[in-house]
Amino acid sequence: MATTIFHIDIDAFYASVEQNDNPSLCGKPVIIGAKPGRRGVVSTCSYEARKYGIKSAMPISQAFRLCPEGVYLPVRMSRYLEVSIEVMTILKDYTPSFQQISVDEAFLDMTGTERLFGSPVKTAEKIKARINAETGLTISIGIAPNRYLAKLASDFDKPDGLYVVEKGAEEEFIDKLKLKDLWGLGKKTLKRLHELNITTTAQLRSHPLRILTFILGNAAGSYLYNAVRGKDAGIHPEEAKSHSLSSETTFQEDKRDLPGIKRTILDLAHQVMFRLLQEKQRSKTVILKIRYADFTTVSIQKSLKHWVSSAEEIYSIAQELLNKKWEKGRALRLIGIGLANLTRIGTEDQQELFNDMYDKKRKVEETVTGLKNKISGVILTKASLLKKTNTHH
Ligand code: TTP
Ligand code: MG
Repeated sequence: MATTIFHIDIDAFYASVEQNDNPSLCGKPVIIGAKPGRRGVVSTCSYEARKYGIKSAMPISQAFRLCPEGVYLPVRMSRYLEVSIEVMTILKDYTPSFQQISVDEAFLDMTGTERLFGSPVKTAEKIKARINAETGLTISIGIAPNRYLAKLASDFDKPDGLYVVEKGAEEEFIDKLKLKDLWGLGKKTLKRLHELNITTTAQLRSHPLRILTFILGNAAGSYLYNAVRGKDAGIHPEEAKSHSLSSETTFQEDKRDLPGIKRTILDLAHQVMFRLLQEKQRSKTVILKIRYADFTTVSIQKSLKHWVSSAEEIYSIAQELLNKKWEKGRALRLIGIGLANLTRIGTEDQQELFNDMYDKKRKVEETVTGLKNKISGVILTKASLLKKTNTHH
């Protein structure tokens, strides 16, 4: 039976959640990330903001120059995770073979589901309509004979896209892409290829495997050799950059109330856990940094015997560290959470971490709300629960 993979990716995820939660933001350039005027980058932005040239990872100062009239909002990671769970829960209805690979994307192996749901395109349309009706979000779906192509295909027709790469049309599809669009192709490799006058996917394909491994090394060479043929090449084994990662929040007004501080710690815990997973790293060391109103800065860390496995775990360790270090009642201007001594993990470990993270999160929610009932396959995640605070900063 021919393999059919769906790759699903939510459009402008964080920004769309903000627009959904506050409809007055719809149609406006919304930029999520650091505060303008401070250091830091854009996490993402609405499609309206992309017209100004704003992109993920761009310095926030540059974004502000491009679009001073934009609406700039902080990252509310815990809120995005709630919505992510809603979406992923719906997706799981369509196949037992579901793999979430980041906060807003997942693979569904739809091989052999045709009898149950109809043709892949029909099913994809149904999924898109249902996600939109139940969450207000739009998603893009790529359908292809393998994960690699499905991922590229979902990106090809964004936003609100649906794109199918038929079996046999793999190379034809790849040739519609720019070299830099090949998933996971790093800047260094791209530069090296340009130096060799390889600037298109077709040119890249004309080079035999031994040449590519000779000029790029074994891993990158064989990755690209497969990728440009539309074969599942896995995730490009580009080396990890950081040995620690951290996320911090500077308060607009100095803060001393414990609930507000905890809420910030929870958001930061989600952000660093998310980045840990994105970068396919793991860590056993949690660091808490606090800066008092007078700029005195202290930090404290705890090392575990096991790998950190969830945002909740980071949250609870950070609270413990806060208890030890914070002179209660003394106003804070900044809180940061970091993870240190990072090492690389494989895809399977990553999936385990994700499952664990989401299961824990869901259990917490279920306890909080008491809503465990499933009505016709739809989990009751109530708007009241989802419309939670927007209090930090
Ligand atoms: P993406 O799916 O890459 O981006 P997106 O959903 O905002 O936009 P689209 O898919 O329509 O192109 O990433 C998902 C979320 O991850 C994004 O909403 C914010 C976060 N993110 C960052 O925080 N930093 C980044 O550099 C990127 C790329 C994403
Ligand atoms: Mg997305």
